[in-house]
Amino acid sequence: MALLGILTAAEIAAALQSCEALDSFCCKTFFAKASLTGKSKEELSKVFGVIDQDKSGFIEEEELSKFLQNFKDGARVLTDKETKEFLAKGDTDGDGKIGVDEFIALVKC
Ligand SMILES: [Ca+2]
Repeated sequence: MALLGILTAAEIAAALQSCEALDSFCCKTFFAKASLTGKSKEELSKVFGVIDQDKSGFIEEEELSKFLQNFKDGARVLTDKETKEFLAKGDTDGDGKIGVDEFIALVKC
């Protein structure tokens, strides 16, 4: 698990616990619980690279829906509502996907 080099198992567990219930995912809470908010741009770029599974340089809606599974195998997929809200928050230029700069800005907002 690539993210374990950046985050501790306890941070990942706390973040996942914050959104166990369907439609309870809040990216701000999740990033805070995972202690991602305090990470450097370099570390967040690495996290982005893990979430961007097809290495397209962007996190597309499909990858966003599987966001939690990057933190733990078998974690639930985000609901359509959660995915759309997450995308709307992160996609500041409106191209329908999240680039690395948008991702870093979202984590640190
Ligand atoms: Ca991608």
